Amino acid sequence: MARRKKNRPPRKDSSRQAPSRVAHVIEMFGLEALVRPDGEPDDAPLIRALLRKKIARKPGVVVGDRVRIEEVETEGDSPGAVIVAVEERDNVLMRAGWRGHGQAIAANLDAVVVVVSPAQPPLRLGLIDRYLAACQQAGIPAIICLNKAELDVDGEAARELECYAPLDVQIVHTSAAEDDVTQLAEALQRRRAVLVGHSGVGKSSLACALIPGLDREIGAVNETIGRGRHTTTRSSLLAVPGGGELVDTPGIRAFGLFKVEPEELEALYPDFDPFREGCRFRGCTHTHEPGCAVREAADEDKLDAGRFSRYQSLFVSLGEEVDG
Ligand SMILES: Nc1nc2c(ncn2[C@@H]2O[C@H](COP(=O)(O)OP(=O)(O)OP(=O)(O)O)[C@@H](O)[C@H]2O)c(=O)[nH]1
Ligand SMILES: [Zn+2]
Repeated sequence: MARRKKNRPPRKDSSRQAPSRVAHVIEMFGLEALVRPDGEPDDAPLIRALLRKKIARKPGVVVGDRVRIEEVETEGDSPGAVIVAVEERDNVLMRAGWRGHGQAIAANLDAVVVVVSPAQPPLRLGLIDRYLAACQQAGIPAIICLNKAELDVDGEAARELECYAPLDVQIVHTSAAEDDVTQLAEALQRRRAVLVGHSGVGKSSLACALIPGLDREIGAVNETIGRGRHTTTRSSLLAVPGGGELVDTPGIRAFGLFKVEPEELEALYPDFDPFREGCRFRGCTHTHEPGCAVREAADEDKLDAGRFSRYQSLFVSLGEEVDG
């Protein structure tokens, strides 16, 4: 029998420990979360829960997670619970973070909305490709939202987005400025979604249009935790009237694929499916190999040539990231 070391406190009587319960993460702020225990009504006060350091390192906790909490006695203003475990996730949207570490954006999503604009900033198809590949990797349905649609006078941006038609991706048009968000609202009904996209495309404006009364500048943080959003990033799950939830994640400026080796990339392109069987070599990366049926399809306009050429650039840049 192992001898207990001197000075170590006796083991706690487990029957006296607070039972753990499962809760939903509604807001994350550094190492703190606001959670709603299962079975509590939507308007019940949220519980402040502290993240154990071990869990903060891996797997981390993000909005949308279901976690196990143990309630603790509070001293002064300290949180009333500790997050002791993260329940298995249905999915998680990841991006490459600092020094190749993965950063989870949100978990247990029904959709990722890739917001783009025809101008200010201009359409960037490469970024859409990367988000769609990440959605494919995570198994989350994607929606492309062309916001500022009123600026697409000649329909050029809408035409460029036609390269995504062979994919199982819904494309909606909105103009947050003109308060026209009907197509997006319909696509999001009863779904939990996150809005992602380049800075300035109108993600906050869309969130405000979908959720009347949302104070996007200060958000819910000021009332609940008492700190402004400028001190550190926080993200939250917002209820959309009529059903549905939006994950609000300010501060995501860049997006890179996480844990995708160059030769794994092609599997994240479902529009290659009808052609890859015809490649001469098994494991063809469709970059330099002779007898590549995917390249042939692009040459013959059976596959969008722009999408194929961007695939090749992304393949090369993934290799550089691995080497560098
Ligand atoms: N013309 C036009 N401008 C819009 C539309 N939607 C948003 N904007 C403007 O675009 C600018 C950026 O909008 P935001 O909602 O802050 O964009 P964002 O994507 O949240 O930007 P970040 O917070 O930097 O990621 C603002 O000046 C908005 O008024 C639109 O439908 N049409
Ligand atoms: Zn090939």
